[in-house]
Amino acid sequence: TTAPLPADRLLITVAPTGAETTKEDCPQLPTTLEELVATAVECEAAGAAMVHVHIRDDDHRPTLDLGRLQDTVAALREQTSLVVQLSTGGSVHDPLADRLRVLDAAPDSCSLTMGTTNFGDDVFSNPWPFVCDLYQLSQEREVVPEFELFDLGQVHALQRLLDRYGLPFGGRVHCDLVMGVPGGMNGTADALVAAVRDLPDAVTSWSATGIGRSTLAVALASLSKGGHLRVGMEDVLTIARGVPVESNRQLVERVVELGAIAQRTPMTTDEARSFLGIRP
Ligand code: KMH
Ligand code: ZN
Repeated sequence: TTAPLPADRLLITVAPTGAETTKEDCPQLPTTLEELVATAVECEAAGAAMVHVHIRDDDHRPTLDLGRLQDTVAALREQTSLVVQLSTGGSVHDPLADRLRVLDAAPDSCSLTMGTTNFGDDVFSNPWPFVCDLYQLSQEREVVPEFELFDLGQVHALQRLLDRYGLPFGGRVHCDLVMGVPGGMNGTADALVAAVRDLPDAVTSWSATGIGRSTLAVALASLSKGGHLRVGMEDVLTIARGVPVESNRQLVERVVELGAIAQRTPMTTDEARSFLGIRP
């Protein structure tokens, strides 16, 4: 066992791409492997310790192609020391079987959403049997899940999952509150406080991200409650009202500054690995 980290440490996760924004709408979105790796390198230097990865095909469209996922994991491991978290959420159009197969790419961590959510005009489908299958697979493959919570019902579902199947691989329970999705919980300090209050006792850490204009309200609320932060172009495309984000690094730099005001120091990638219980 390792000594606990000082409480001032701040885990910053960057979510650089997502599955929703098109390259046409946002040419600065990292959609090729080269762009993704370059962004990851910059974001690590700026203070990120984990990267939440969605990949694209040659036409810049979301894909869960296994070969590409494996190449992406390998390239990120070669060029960075970031904790590599693959999205199992994919896009709203991805079949559940393809989303389970993401674990074949052997990432350090995987996202695991705790229930179905209306997602804008679409549905992000996460039926309970799928959640259970994905969780058991993550335990088997020794991949550390990050539980994505889009609403309060999913906070409750996490308790049910842990009661039924026990702790994740690595023994830590890390969640991410994804707030402000049209269809999910609001991106406000009040909603964050309600969600954090209801987290299962087994939760060892949590981060939060606010979609779109809720990004700052959620980041500030998370810092004030002692939480961690996720940022990136998956979640927000403006740096101020009407001003497009230039790069993921810019978003990471901003939360490093916010963290400094809150007297929080970005976690190193090594610290993040032991903090999250990632396989050595
Ligand atoms: N793209 C969303 C439908 C995840 O990465 O696990 C789902 C998502 C969550 O982004
Ligand atoms: Zn995602």
